Amino acid sequence: MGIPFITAEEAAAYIKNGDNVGLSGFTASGTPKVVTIALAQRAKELHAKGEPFKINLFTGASTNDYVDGELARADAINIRTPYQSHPDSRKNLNNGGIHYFDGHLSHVSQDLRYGFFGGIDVAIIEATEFSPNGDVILGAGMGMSATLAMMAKKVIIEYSSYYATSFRGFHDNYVPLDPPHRREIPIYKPDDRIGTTVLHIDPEKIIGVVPSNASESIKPFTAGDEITARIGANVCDFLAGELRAGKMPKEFLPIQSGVGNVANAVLAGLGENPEIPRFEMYTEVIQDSVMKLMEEGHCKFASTCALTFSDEAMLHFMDNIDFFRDKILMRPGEISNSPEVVRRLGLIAMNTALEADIFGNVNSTHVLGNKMMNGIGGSGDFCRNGYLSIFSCPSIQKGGKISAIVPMVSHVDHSEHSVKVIVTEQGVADLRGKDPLQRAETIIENCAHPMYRELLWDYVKLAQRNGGHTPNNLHACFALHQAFMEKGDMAQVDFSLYY
Ligand code: 0RQ
Repeated sequence: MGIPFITAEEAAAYIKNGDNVGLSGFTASGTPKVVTIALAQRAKELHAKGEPFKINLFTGASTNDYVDGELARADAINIRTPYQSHPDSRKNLNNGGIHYFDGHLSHVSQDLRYGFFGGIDVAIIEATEFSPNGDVILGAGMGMSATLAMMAKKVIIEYSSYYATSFRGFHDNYVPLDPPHRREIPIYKPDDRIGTTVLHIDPEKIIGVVPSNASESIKPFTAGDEITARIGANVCDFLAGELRAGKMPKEFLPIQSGVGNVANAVLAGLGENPEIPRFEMYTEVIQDSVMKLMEEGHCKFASTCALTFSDEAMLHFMDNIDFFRDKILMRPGEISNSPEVVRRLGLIAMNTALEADIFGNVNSTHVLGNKMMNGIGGSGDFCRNGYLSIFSCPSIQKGGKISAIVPMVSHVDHSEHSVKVIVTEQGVADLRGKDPLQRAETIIENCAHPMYRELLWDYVKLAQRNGGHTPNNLHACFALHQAFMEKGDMAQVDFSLYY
């Protein structure tokens, strides 16, 4: 009989209150775009009748307004993992309306297969091509699609006709065996292909195919400013110095880069620095800047989980797809972020901090210790296992009322044991081989904003009175945060009160 075409509303009607729902994609790319809108509508209608309707939502990473935006506004999410970055879902989870647990992106597929969260009732998978035997070609992002195809009791395919050119050949679908049968993931170079271009889904499980012609709706990043440019230049100068000092192989090592303006500035800087050899990337997301670096010959190859291109850049990619064919490979999130592969390839891992403390612990997720921003994303997968783990951020926020360098971070995502280098627009703190007091000195002198340096030294002097290996004072370690909460300005802190 074949697989029927159905409407988004018909597809949404298969999803029940309390279902575990898994989605394809990673960031907005490759994420469903029409069934979730119908699902949000259904939730609103049921809520209006006084009936409960919430799903548990499992994705590869963040999504888009079609998913986290629509479903959060409809109050249709109960459990959410592993990552989100939408203002409406952020609002709900900080109000306690969504049970969000923030996890390493490389973990979620295997945690699902291990049965930690129950099964997957329904998977919604975006495909750009499909055949009646259940073979599909995914779209611009992979995420957990391969695991979902295997595990889900029922599958809805969103068939996207938005792309005029085929993505065939860009995907590398692969699901590792689970312990005790797990073997090595046989990637020894960023361009090693280990899986299949086609993802097979048991046709018996497919409820139907829902047509869609929506774009990823990704806006281009706003141009970076002087601060991000200085951070980018500092990272590049540091890496060039590593090459000169022989601390990095002369061929250079593959790059992992987070998302955002700082990441873009670093990548642009790498392209402009004549001392940096042509490089490869092994990363979770590539943005518009990587396409340019490839066209200019600076970036040779990128292994990624998603093409997080703005709509405009995506059209350019599609128009020039043959140029990119042997330069990009997309992999599932548990492979793009695999700690095993990250360690083997020796990645230069570059991610962003909200705040870092004077000993090198990094908070990437919680504002003032309790308000979730986005989540740890892939930063932990890469930071813990990279050859060099670099965190960067501007030294101050909110016009100087917040220092990004604090005595103690208000939440720990990346500990001093994993973080090797901190960079702000002020400079670079190389933490390798330094004890806690030496770390404090290099972070305060090289990375803190001049307006906070003396205050941070005041803290160290106060803390040193307690002795011990790491100078800390548990009464005063959050005094900067407290000054911001009480007076709206961290610089109003007064450590003399703690003597
Ligand atoms: O606030 O939006 O009101 O202006 O936080 O800060 O400097 O614009 O930086 O957009 O790059 O985000 C860490 C959140 C940085 C992000 C984080 C306020 C600041 C501003 C944003 P406004 P910036 P970015 C790749 C790997 C974790 C996951 C990760 C992130 C807003 O990079 O989510 O790395 N990373 N994943 O004013 C209070 C502070 C603050 C602060 C900044 N100390 N206190 N507010 N802000 N520092 C992605 C994937 O895994 C898919």
